[in-house]
Amino acid sequence: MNITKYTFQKHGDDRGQLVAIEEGKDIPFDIKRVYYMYDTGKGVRRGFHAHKKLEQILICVHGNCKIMLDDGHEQKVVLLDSPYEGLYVPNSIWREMFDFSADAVLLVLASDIYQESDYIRDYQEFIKYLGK
Ligand code: T46
Repeated sequence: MNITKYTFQKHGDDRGQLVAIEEGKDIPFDIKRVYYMYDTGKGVRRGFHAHKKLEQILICVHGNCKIMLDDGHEQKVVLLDSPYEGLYVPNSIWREMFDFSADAVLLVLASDIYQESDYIRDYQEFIKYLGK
């Protein structure tokens, strides 16, 4: 499985750092939605689904967490611990997020609005979907 991690340009000066992300330039899709999760409890694992069409970029803008990606053949775990790195998660990938530090803020840039019909929340159904 090819994992794409983007390293965004930092515009740093003596005041600190600034990162800007533009659709069509820094990431491969138009951004239709932004959401983020924080205050994630110790030991919590979330996700447990794949998307039929949705593409996303995951950025841990504060703290750190791990992302498990599964394409039906292999699984890879990626550590997100940098506010200027983004993990690209294409469609048809099962994902689980875990090991959140207490201060973790996981920001997600998404290619579409929220649609429950785009989710595959059952792993066996995901495997069947890949075979179609
Ligand atoms: C994903 C991973 C990385 C909304 O109302 N709008 C939204 O845009 C989102 C993302 C969620 N919700 C509601 C639906 C649920 O009642 O918020 C609640 C929690 O969502 P969910 O259980 O799907 O959260 P995660 O952390 O399991 O998954 C989320 C995204 O849903 C998913 O697309 O790829 O983060």
